[in-house]
Amino acid sequence: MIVEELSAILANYELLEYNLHTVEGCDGAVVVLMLHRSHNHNVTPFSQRDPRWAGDSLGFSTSTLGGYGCAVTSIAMLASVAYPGMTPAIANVALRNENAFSGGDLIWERVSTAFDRLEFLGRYDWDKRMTAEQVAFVKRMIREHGPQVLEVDFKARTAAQEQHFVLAIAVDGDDLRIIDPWDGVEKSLLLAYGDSDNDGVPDFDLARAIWGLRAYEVK
Ligand SMILES: [Ca+2]
Repeated sequence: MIVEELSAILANYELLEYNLHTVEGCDGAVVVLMLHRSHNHNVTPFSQRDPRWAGDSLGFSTSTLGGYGCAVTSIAMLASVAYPGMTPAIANVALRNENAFSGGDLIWERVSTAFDRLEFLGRYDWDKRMTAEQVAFVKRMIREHGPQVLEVDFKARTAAQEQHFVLAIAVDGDDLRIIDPWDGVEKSLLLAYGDSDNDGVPDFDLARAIWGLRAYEVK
């Protein structure tokens, strides 16, 4: 009863994540309320192909943000939570100034050097398939530490992996909500990168669709 009443009250707080637990043996009289810090961040969506920066040189390479800037654009979205006015163009220059690129490849652990409010929590690369524990780990990182950069396969229909990075912002059952730097649109990870025959129905689960995690927390 108490749990139901509290749930009704808490439902009014959109940004609050919570779990309600009754304590066994107390007839429901004692309710333990576990409040989690909200990670429903206000991520600013960016498209790497936005004409304002699509033609910018990526890092120290001759490639462009528009063509290959998915990692930098994902980091720019994450940084936008803590740094007002952030854009992929600004992130690209800030990361370049801190030598956070090898050619056009972002050096993930150096992101914190350019953005001290983005704490680097680790890099994880998975051979197919991931274990259930590894999938649970990714979900837990999103729930506990906020948006996370994930590596996916840009073309699920080809056998080889075409490396792409996206920003996962929320767990959605057996799927994840992502903001895709390719177009700056929020979407389902499995519909976007787990549909191997393009029929609008995912063929992969998260264990097959996720290739890596670049874990951060916005401080
Ligand atoms: Ca592929």
